[in-house]
Amino acid sequence: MAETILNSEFPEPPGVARSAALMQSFAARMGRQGRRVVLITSGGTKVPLEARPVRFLDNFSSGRRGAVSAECFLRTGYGVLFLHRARSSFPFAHHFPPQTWLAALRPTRREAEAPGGRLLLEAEASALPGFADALLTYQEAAEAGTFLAVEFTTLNDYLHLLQAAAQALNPAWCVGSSAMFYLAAAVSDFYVPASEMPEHKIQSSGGPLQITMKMVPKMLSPLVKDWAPKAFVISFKLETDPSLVIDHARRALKTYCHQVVVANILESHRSYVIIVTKDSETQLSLSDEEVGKGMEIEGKIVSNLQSRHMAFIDEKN
Ligand code: 9Z3
Repeated sequence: MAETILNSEFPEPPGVARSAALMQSFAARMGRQGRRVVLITSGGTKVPLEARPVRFLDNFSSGRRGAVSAECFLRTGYGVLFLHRARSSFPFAHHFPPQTWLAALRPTRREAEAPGGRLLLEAEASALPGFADALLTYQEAAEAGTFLAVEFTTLNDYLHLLQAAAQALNPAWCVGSSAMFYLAAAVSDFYVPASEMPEHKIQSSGGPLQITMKMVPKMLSPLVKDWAPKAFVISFKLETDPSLVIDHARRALKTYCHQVVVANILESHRSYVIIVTKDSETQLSLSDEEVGKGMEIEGKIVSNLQSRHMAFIDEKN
């Protein structure tokens, strides 16, 4: 059972209880509003190799898929719980890295009468295209309480927060089948158990390094069976070998009995995915023209999945 493994081998990191409380009140608010809600996991995980960690095992995920998808879900009217790797792409902000606004924004004046002064900034709209729109959409969501971001860094943080998020979205007073899980984070499959970690920095004077890593428990199993059994659950499957990806997606559907796997291949994952269900395979892709217009594949993924979610809710009612 994943829960037992989490207790014995993955000690609860500080701050999880506080995040769990925030997620519970977010879920209750979404329930009261009768709003559909999506938990998006986003970004990679960091696995320490030493107890006082200097070195980590990490992966390539930038969190862009999760961030763009969060924007699409918010625009569609979903409440978004965004469980993301610290410093990975953040909805709305990732379109504007510091070098874009550092050059474009200019301080105009300080209003002396405001407490502490008030700094006014201005920019030519053409210098920051889309900035005002992004800011407004983000601030509207933050004010309406329809967006909650929770951060993780290590694998251990991620595992505990995912469990807390799933449990927050499960209660009957909350949302049941109106909750969607969109598990786009690239989670490490391997870790070094705390009991087997060297305490101090591994010394290179010891010669070439050999590490044996254990398998990370598959959280999808308790999530689907125990934590959020009524929810609409989507996992992602990434491969580098295109000949494996459909088989592996199908195997995941069979093993975990959830609703959808989004299959993608490293080289083409920004422009091509396959939505795999028990009885269908739907290819989604971006044409060169769509790429030229600045469209992103997440718009198509979210549109496809939200229709499937509606059908799922109708079927349950
Ligand atoms: C994905 O496949 C995501 O689409 C990406 C997005 C990580 C490729 P980016 O963050 O990339 O926009 O840079 N996520 C799941 C990857 C994964 O490791 N899945 C596990 C697997 O394939 C199962 S949960 O075995």
